[in-house]
Amino acid sequence: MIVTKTTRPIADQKPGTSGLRKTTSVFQQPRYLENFVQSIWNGIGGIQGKTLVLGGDGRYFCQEAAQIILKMAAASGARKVIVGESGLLSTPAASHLIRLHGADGGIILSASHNPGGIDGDFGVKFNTANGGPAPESVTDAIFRASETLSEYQTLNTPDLDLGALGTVMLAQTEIVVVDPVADYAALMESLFDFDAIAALIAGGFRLCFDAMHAVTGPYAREILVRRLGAPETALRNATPLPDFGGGHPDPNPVWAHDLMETMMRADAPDFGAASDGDGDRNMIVGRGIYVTPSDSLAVIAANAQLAPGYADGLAGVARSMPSSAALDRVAAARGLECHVTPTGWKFFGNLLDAGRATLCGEESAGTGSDHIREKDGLWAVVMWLNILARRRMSVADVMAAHWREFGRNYYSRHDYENVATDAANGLITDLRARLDKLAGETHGALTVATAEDFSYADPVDGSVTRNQGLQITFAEGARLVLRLSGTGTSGATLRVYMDCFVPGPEGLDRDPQQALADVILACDRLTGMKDRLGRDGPDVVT
Ligand code: VG1
Ligand code: CO
Repeated sequence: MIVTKTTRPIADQKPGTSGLRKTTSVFQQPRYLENFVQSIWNGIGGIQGKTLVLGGDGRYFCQEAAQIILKMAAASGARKVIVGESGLLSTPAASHLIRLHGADGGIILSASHNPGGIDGDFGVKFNTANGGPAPESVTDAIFRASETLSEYQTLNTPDLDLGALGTVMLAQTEIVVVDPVADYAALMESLFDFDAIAALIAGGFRLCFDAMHAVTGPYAREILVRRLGAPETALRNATPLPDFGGGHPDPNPVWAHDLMETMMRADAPDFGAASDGDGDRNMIVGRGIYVTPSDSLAVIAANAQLAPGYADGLAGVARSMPSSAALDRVAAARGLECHVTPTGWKFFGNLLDAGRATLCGEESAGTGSDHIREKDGLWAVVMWLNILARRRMSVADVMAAHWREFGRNYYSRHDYENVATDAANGLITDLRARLDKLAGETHGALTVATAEDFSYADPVDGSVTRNQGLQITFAEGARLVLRLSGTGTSGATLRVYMDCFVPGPEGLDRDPQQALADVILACDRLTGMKDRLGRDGPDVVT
């Protein structure tokens, strides 16, 4: 039954910020997925006798891909594969299952916040035994394996029925189809004060959760509706669709505009939230107020002890470099270790494993803790509900109080999408070459204080990762960061991150784009961005 197929290396199978992401049509090419999956097996020293977790966000091609991977896992002698019913697992649920079952790793089928469908994107991510995204040492080994691949193994058998819970044998491999939601919901219940949240909701607190037609619908129904008592009408777009309803499942004010519109009305619910394609991102919005992800992370750090799972306090905190320093201010005030890592959740893994960080977050709407090794959208939502249930304040009041206590980091990210790769690379290369000489230069109203190409030395394993973004600070207390995205599938995406600090008590209530006007101008003066990219302005502002 085991068949060995001859193949040739495919040149572009280098994982990016979060796994291998390509257009769906690329993944559908003959041997494309098979090559990458066999490269995973080869890159990690084989899967003979190992246990894996498998699931995805339900996007187009997930079902077919799951069947291909199950046959390849069985052909290569895996002991067991735990797979979500119908092939569904959110990224956080997959991370939890790897840890719960002591599995050797897992494969997540998702391109996360990228649109899905036959004209959209697909992706494959490998997670290791700690439940987290493979570190660069592992993704490099997988890529090297892909460069010399000559054959792969599969089974010549019909597809399995993944719609029924239970165990079936595929050759010598146990395939265990599990409920994708149950274990994850139990984990949430173990961390948060469900009684307090249920009482808040029973008292008339109204919430609205937008699953954006992606994977979190069933999870939100179990947790928010069944366990916490919210009405079914609190859920929007809660049935996962293979093309996410034609939408862009990225929870930010631009792509979750329907939710934003609801929340900005006078009769808005008390709390709104959304999650992305694979359920690891979150958006938090109160009546009349959007909470920037970097601020959300800082608020959670300052209030986490209100949740039973964090009542003993935090060991430390961590943020990605482009995230604002709002977290650092809470850490300084509370005497917590605060780590600054490159973009991508894989860089938090060692800190979480070593007990050096309890909470982590990224400006791109990823927040999470040591309960798993991925960022976790619904975790952040339930954490916020727990905080609101205990503090009995509106989201707007929580934010105002937070800024009064810690000051405010105004923050924005401007994305220039699908720009010519040469132009984007040229802009970064030229600016990088000038970094040593930038200090002291004045651009508009701001004077450069420091300029660096961010490198990270992991304090746990000593590994060094270079070229992780150009970071420029200004004497006036502002900061500018530029880096190229590692998750796109066409052209280049240039991300420009800006923040400035206002200590208060004056000036805490400004519009972020206005508060950052000097940084926006300095960025263009420094880089000549508009001319070089041929763009008048960014495609997406968050
Ligand atoms: C983006 C975000 C990054 C995040 C990554 C994966 O990467 O900036 O913070 O970890 O997506 O998120 P990039 O390289 O495009 O900037 V997810 O929810 O798409 O897995
Ligand atoms: Co995601």
